[in-house]
Amino acid sequence: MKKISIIGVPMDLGQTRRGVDMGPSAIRYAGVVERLENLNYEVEDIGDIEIGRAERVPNTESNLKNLKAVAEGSEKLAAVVDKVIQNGDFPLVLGGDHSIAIGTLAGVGKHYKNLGVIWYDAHGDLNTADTSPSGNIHGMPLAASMGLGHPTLTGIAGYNPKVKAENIIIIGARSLDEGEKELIREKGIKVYSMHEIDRLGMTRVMEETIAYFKENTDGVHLSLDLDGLDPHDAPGVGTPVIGGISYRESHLAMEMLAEAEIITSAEFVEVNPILDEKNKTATVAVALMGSLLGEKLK
Ligand code: 6HN
Ligand code: MN
Ligand code: MN
Ligand code: MN
Repeated sequence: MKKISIIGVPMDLGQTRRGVDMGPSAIRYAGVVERLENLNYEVEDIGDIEIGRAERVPNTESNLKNLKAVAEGSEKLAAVVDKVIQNGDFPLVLGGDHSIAIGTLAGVGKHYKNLGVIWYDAHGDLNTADTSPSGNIHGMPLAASMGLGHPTLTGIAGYNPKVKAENIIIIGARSLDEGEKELIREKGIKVYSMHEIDRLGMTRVMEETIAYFKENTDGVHLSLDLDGLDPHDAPGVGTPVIGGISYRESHLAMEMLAEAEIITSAEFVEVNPILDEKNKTATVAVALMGSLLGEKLK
């Protein structure tokens, strides 16, 4: 059985709320290692990527907040993820805000000809420096991974794109900025918004997603932002949006992915223990990791 390598990324520079840098600790405290060991995996926690401090001097070249420190962290993360995959192991990345996906995907992307990406999120994270309403890089990682946006972000690990538009499926969207909607139309990105999840049900959404990826990709990365879930089930996130995916639906989605055996790397992001209720969101994250990696009742 495959070895799982856990990589913590205490990153909070992709947005402005404090506390999300403690996400990896909260997820470890919620028992991720034991949970996965109980599934008979060999689990190695390789510790945290070192993240620099926020710049004291404002960035005069662009409106992107903490660009240099985010880019440096991304390069380090990309190198570690790359090595984990080279060793034949499964990278499980713990965030940290969603800007870390730039580094994760930079490490993953070079190993596949046609990498699929599931973006499980209330948001599209498809902003660029030109369209971002906030300047927060955690709203940009999917665009950056497609090769769109600031060259410092698109150029991480020295190649781009990390993923092609046709190999992206967004699940759970319910808060998209104008520029993101335009990009979705222009590139034809597949989106199962809450509307489609309500209409079709999670079973059909996942059946279609799995069928598409089995046909068209040679590896699939799951980027799961806990704010994709409803704030009732995952309150410890910095940008909650009401009307989200339930814990039950998410659990089912993870089980269907496990059954299909298509996921080759994963990250769980935006857990903010300061905003959480008794570590509930980290606990939910660990339960979903268990389902994703094959936990069954019988
Ligand atoms: N996330 N679209 C908003 C922005 O600032 O660009 C929110 C982004 C949220 C990002 O939750 O990972
Ligand atoms: Mn996100
Ligand atoms: Mn989000
Ligand atoms: Mn179940």
